[in-house]
Order: sequence, then C-alpha cells, then structure tokens
Amino acid sequence: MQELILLPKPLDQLTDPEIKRKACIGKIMTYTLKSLTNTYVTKGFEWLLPVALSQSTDPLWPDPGASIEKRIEVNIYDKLVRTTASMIVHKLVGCSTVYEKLFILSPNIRIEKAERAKTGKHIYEFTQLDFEIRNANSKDIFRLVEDTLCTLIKGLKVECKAELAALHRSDLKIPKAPFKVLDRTDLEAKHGIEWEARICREITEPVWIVNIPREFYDYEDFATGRWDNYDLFMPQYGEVLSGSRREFEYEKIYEKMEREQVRKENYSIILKMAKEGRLKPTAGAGMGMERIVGYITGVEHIGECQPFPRVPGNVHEL
Ligand code: ASN
Repeated sequence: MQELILLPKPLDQLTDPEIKRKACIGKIMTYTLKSLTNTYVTKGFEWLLPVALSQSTDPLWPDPGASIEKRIEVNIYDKLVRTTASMIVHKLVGCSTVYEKLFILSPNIRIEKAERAKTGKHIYEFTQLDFEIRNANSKDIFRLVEDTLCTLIKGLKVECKAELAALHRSDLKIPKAPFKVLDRTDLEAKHGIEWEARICREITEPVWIVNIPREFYDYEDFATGRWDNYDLFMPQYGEVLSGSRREFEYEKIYEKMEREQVRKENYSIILKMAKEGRLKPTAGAGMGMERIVGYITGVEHIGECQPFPRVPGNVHEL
C-alpha cells in the first residue's frame, strides 16, 4: 500500500478542490503555531530566533532512525559552516547561559534518502518547535507537552471545526493526560524490531516511548545502561516529538563522543563549557510542526502540510 502514496504537488499544479484542501491545512497550521507558541510564551519561555548556518549542529548520529544522504557544508568567511540539522547545540548553550526556558521554531535540514518519500513522514526540510528548560527532568517535560497538546486539540475543535470537517477529521480526539509510558526494551522484547509500526497500530491514546539509545547529548545512566529520553507517539500515526534529559558532565560527554566517533572538534563549545562547569543540567524536546499537523489533518504525506513541499528526492522550482 505504501508504494501507492500520492506525493504532494507544488502550489501552481493544484486543482480547485486541492486548493481548498490546502487552504484548510494552512488554517490548521496557523492555529497550531498560534496555540503552541502562545502556550510557551504564557508559561514564561523566551522565544528565540533560529539560525540556518553554524559550525556546530546536531550530529544526528548514532540514531537508529536516521537516514541522511548528504550533509550540507559550505565555507563562509574562511570558516566551514553547516546547515541546521537541529538547534540542539544552540539550545544547550542558550539554556545554560541566558535563557532558563526557551523555545525556537527552527528550520531543520536533513537530506533524507529519496526512498523515504514513500513513508509519508519524512521531508528534507522541516520546522521544529524546539524547547529546553534548565534544571528540569523528564516528568516536567511530559506534563508540559501533554498540556500544550491537549490545549491545542481542544482549541482546534472549536476554532477550526469547519476545516477539520472538510478534511474528515471531526473525530479528532482530545487526548487524556497523563499519557502512558512504555519502555523501548519491553516493546522490542514483545514485538521485535517492528515495534514502531506495531505500537502505532495498537495504541488509541498518545504514548511516551522511553529509553532509546541515540546521540551523545541524551542522558545515559552508565551504571544501568538506561537512557533518560523519550519519543511521543500518536495513535495510528507515529512519532511527533523527541527529546531527553541532557548530559552536562564533561567526562561522560567526552567518553560518549569517543565511543560514537563523533568529531569532537565540531562540539568544542559543548566540551569547553562542560569542562568549565558551565553546561547546566537541562531537559527538552522538539516537535515537528509538519508531523503534528499531519496527524491532525490526516494527510497521506506530511509534505502536504508545507506550502512548498520538501519531499525526499523531489526538488521543485520553489
Ligand atoms: N529536538 C531534539 C531534542 O530536543 C533533537 C533532534 O531534533 N534531533 O532532543
């Protein structure tokens, strides 16, 4: 079935009914951005502007879900910079220094393998609502995300009633918080490596999946091997957010970088601040805006939630 997925079209190729549908998705995206940013601002977060080019960006490695075909690097002013893969490094530095609670709507450029076009869940440029809190733990993040999500869906059902009806999504459910927490090791033991697909089909409420081995900045308990990190999965859909409590101790970060062969010279700001005790314990997460709106609208491909779709393998004029 997945092979038959219809890929999103550029704006100039849409038929009249497709234009109406795109306009409904646009209204829902606007309301989603308004509701989420309003929640964070109301809760006292600082809203940071994003950057597109930095020497240091997310390694996206090791991550079992990563499928990056190409990393974009370019020289400016005799320095090598990379396009933003995520603003995790900026979040850690920003949250440890000036901004105790911060969020950023940032471009994430991840040139995914072209075959990922047919998953319907991958695009090569997306917008992430990334946030970070100093001295927070996983539970704090769970409660915050549950609150933002319930507020969003409650509001959408009133403010975007007509658009949800036009998209046949009037049955969109307001989730019940707190969400269940499932451990990835239990899911693997029960369902094997196909656990992601199985869990999406089985759940009827959003769930937290915890303890997933991935990048050096996610907290790992060296004594037990457990990771204090999480993904949020939506029913019949999949992952819309991921995050963690963060590493902040120099020795651990150094050891993980060695183990994973991450280039330390690309993260010297993290290593330096950690060594000087200036990297603070923080926790946070990032939500993919096209993914959450894809869930809400029920589109076949999340590129439909973008005015200018970024489907892997498909480059249009705009
Ligand atoms: N936003 C994620 C986080 O906060 C990082 C990522 O996008 N890879 O952990």
